[in-house]
Amino acid sequence: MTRRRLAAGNWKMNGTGANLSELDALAKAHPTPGCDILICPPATLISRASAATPAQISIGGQDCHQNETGAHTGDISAQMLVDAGASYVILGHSERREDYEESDTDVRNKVMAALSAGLKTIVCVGESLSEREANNTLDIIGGQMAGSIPDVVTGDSLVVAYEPIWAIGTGKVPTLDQIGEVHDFIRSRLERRFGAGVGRSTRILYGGSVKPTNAADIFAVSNVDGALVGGASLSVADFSPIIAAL
Ligand code: G2H
Repeated sequence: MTRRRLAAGNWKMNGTGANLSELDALAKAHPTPGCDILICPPATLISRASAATPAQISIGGQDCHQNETGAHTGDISAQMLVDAGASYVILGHSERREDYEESDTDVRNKVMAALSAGLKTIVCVGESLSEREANNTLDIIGGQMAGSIPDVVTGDSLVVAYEPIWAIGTGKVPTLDQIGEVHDFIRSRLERRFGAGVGRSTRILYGGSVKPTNAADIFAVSNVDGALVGGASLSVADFSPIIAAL
């Protein structure tokens, strides 16, 4: 099964209107990309980014609330993301699991809300350093997948991102064997739970200190269908060679 690869940039809490020129430059550098390109800027920029960016670059959110509307000060619903021009949303990033104590159940409810609104979802899973050192990595990933991914996903609407917490923003990257082991495991869990159709068509991204210097090696690993890139997605100079390596 051929899966179209995905280069997803997660700007996290970085960027103001001045940074939109980076999107313009990115679009010019990749007029007909051989992979899907996604930028998830801060929520304040989604509307302007989606209006200003050519169609070969999709725009996404970094989180959404599980409810459609209501008294939730500061929160943003999936429908609001769609209204602003988003087509994807990242859910369950470890920074949200940690900073806001988001549980697997919270993430699953958000995924269901996002799917109902018509968004594609990038569900993040990953182990801490102590969990890896205790040889619990696959148990942790399996548990997060079981708890965070609802039954109603399709291969088109679900993307799974493997992001070892200890590799995020640290410059540390798992070995290629470690990445391959987890990605193969995620693929087998998807196939076991959802069958071959969804299991083989769902894209699995690697995230955590992806750089121009390591991207090609990571993308050569089996069942790596792209990357969720943080720091290196903030400038065209860094993100463009990562896209080109896909
Ligand atoms: C992991 C990643 C983006 P970075 O969080 O999701 O960030 O590439 O900066 O490690």
